[in-house]
Amino acid sequence: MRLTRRELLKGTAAALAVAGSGSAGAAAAAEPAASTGVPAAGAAPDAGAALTLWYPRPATQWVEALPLGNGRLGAMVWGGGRSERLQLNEDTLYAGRPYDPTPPGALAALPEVRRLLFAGRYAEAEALANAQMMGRPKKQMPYQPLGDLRLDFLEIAELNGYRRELDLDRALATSTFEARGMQHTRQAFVSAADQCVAVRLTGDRPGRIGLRIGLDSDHAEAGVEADGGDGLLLRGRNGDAFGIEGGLRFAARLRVLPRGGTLRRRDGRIEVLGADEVVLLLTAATSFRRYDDTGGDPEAITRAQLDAAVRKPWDALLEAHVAEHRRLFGRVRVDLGQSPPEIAGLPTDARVARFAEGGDPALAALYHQFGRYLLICSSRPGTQPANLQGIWNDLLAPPWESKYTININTQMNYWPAEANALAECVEPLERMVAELAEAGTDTARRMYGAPGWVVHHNTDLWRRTAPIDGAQWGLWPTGGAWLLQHLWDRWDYGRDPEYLRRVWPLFRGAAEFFAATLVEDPNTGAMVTAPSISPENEHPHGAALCAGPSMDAQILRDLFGQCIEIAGLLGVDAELAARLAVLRDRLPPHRVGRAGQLQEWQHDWDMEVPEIHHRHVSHLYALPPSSQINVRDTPALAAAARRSLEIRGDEATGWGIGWRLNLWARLRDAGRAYRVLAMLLSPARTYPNLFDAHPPFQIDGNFGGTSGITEMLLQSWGGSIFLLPALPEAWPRGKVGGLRARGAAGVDLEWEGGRLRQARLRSDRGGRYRVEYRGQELELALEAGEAAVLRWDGRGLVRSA
Ligand code: FUC
Repeated sequence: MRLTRRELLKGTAAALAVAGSGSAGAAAAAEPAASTGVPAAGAAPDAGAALTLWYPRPATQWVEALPLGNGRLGAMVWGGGRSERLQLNEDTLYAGRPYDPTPPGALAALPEVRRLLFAGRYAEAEALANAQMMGRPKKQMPYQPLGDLRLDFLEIAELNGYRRELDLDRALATSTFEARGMQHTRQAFVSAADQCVAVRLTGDRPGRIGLRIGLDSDHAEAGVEADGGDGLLLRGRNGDAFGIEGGLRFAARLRVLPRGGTLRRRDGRIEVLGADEVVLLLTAATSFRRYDDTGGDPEAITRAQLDAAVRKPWDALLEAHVAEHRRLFGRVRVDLGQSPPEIAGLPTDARVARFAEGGDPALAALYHQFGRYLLICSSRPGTQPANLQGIWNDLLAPPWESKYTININTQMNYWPAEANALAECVEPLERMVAELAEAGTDTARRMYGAPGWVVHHNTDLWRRTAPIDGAQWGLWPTGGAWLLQHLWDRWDYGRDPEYLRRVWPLFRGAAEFFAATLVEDPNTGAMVTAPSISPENEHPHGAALCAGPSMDAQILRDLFGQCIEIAGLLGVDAELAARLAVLRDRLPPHRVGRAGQLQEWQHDWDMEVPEIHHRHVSHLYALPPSSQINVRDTPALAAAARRSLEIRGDEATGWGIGWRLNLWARLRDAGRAYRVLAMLLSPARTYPNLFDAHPPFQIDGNFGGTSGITEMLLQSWGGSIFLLPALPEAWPRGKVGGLRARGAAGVDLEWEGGRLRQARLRSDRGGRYRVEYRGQELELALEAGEAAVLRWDGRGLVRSA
């Protein structure tokens, strides 16, 4: 994994000669199947049960409903016996239209804001920034629901033997029950293969299914009409928000396909009587084409998709759906140990309620896989990236607009992606970064008079890049630079030189912005971001606005270092690289403060802040997601970071706990990591449907949880791969297959009695790898496609023949 520059370049040239591959999509598709050596998901006899969420009653609130999605279309399935509801989303249905929020007075105010900051007049600086530097409007556009598919069953009263479940391996929601002497089975899925929501209602007696079917929407400008004899068409316009008028049209088209019985229209609904079986297919779209283009035709798109889907029989739709889902989902298998049947057999919410009592390792594995499931369902090539709620939202005005908060939340959504073999799911994020680089060029020029591009702490469907909410939250220029770390990771886990060539302009543009806007802090001599904040923490001087917060220095240290490396590998932009090398050395250094903590700011303010247990741990960015501070190479700084974490405490929002989990795993404190996982996997932070509770629902905690569990089992940073670095006592035996490590490698692990039994490392492209277990290192060189099996002989790691 540690490649010299020469080896890397050699690999680069060879790969270029062979592949000449194209897009990230192509590269990702060419990614070798997981190097597991274990059977594919679903093959083990207990795999079905281990990958299922189940409940003995229908949902009574949204956070009990079960999420389905194909990256673009989302459905929350309530599983009601008499009255079923599928709450629907389409991932481009945001309020508003393309708009320009750039504050006209920002550029003129910038020197004075800086002067006030360097004079220690923070509150005045923040007030001026609030008056002159915030976007107009000071908010961005909310993500909005599409509507509901409502099914009212005419003859169902009491339900017996009820069960509903979500099968993660097939991405299929099923409810079964008996009513009036008939056994009912209802299935639902959202197909990526056929771009539709599919529902089937069956019974074990012929001619007994009767229901009324409707489409509803909360949008003010929406209506339902007949669509042929057996369909409904919901059409509408998105909402206005914060003074920006709606400019998107949307459509959802439903086709009702009964077998037997009669069908008729009644009061804007469709009524089916006496059917043996009913299949419902629904497609949806908006007129959104790109962040600056709303000229799409949702009625034509939904018609074409529906016409194609209705030609396929149910079994063919289901088969194509399951195959496409498993292609991604089946790559990783996680077995953290069996839970006894009396625990494993409990409804999923009951298991969450008792997880802290111990004895349920399989729930941790289920939770891990649920995060992978959610990413596959909310972020696929061509879709929007997963927002604060993935793609699932039932409110016209959701919390924080259910958009993109890029000072931790969007990044955390993608933390588990690479190590969990879901590289394709990162494509929407990569595309968003490219679009932000376009849109943020205007913001860089007009707000800062600078080249390159910038985006602050939020963005939305329209890729707006100006600061919002208020200076104390929003005036933070480093959001884009942090997002770029995911593009770096895509390179580092895949090592496709073509990819690097393609994304280099995005890195270069970000670096150019900072090279032009870093200013010398007269108090410290460092080159700093100003104005900025340490998200979203107030310092002791009555403001959050400051100069040179530690997090910015850490992010820029990564960005500049990566730029220097990429420029060297590609043999381009040597002059910029040389400038960045000088600048990197002048960034504020890591500092240890008087409580032994890693300082959050250039000044030792940490112990005087109004909120000492703040949810954000921005200055610990250096540990994970970064690795510039770590227990091996910088133990003193790692100890200071640990001290900071102790002072901050573990109690936080869902994502806040998720971040702490990853931090404790990196600090190799397995026991603490496990206790923090138990805080996350408790009813306070996990809803009955396993959605993360900020509260309210916010999906980042799910992804932080999946990433944290992965980090307990496998880490790769600093040129090494670490096996079982934070394995808790609660998981003495287990195995995982199909994980990925930096350097384009697949990793399988098996352990017993708390000790590694065997690891298998497979290299995609060839290279040298350093593997570490219990402080002992082994170096090995692998050819492309070659695998090595490693064992622990009690003293060191050895390679088996
Ligand atoms: C940031 C966090 C909040 C919340 C919001 C969406 O502002 O500080 O906790 O997660 O994003």
